Amino acid sequence: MEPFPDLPGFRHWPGWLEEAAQASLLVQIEAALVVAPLYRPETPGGKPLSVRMSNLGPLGWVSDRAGYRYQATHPETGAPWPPIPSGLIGLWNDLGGGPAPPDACLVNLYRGDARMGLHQDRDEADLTAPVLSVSLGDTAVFRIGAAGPGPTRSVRLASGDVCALTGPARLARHGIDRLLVGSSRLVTGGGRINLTLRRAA
Ligand code: MD3
Ligand code: FE
Repeated sequence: MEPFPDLPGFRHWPGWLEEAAQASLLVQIEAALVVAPLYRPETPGGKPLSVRMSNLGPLGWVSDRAGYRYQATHPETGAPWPPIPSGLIGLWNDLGGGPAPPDACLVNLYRGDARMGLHQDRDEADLTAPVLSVSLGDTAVFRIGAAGPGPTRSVRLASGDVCALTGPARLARHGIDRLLVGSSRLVTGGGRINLTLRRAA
């Protein structure tokens, strides 16, 4: 755990998952993505995101012309999202996710020059519950700053890293500036998968 005195509530565990654990988690995620294919959400303004997304669990985060929301079904197939692997629930319990289990796991795939602009995550009903992030594959240059105006800092998120956003960091502004393409060989076809475990409802 690295301390970030300027960002209370942000915790980072570099290399928390060893390579074998990363690989077995990825096998489970890739199987789930056969059931719930990655797709390209659109912003409410109608622009496709550069990140491809899917979800696991009772609820999934979606974006389209109607806005941002959580819903129980895949927007393209209409099927329920597949379950969250038990190992991820264990990670939530071990790393301070809280008493209620996560009910949503957003899967983000970054390839090439995919990025995610600075934003806050505030579509969840209970903003006191933490968010837990697991990174797999290529290293990302992650940007984070406290909620509201002020400086941001850059943190590299590598394969196997886990971070938790709790307390004041739950409403931090954050985004992905870019990938270090080719820094990992884990993900089939290259790139980076980020998993975020959340309490949506
Ligand atoms: C800080 N994902 O899915 S993970 C997202 O790497 C998202 O795909 C990025 O931002 C990614 O919303 C960053 C780290 C992260 C996740 C959730 C957070 C940081 C956060 C929620 C609140 C504050
Ligand atoms: Fe986010």
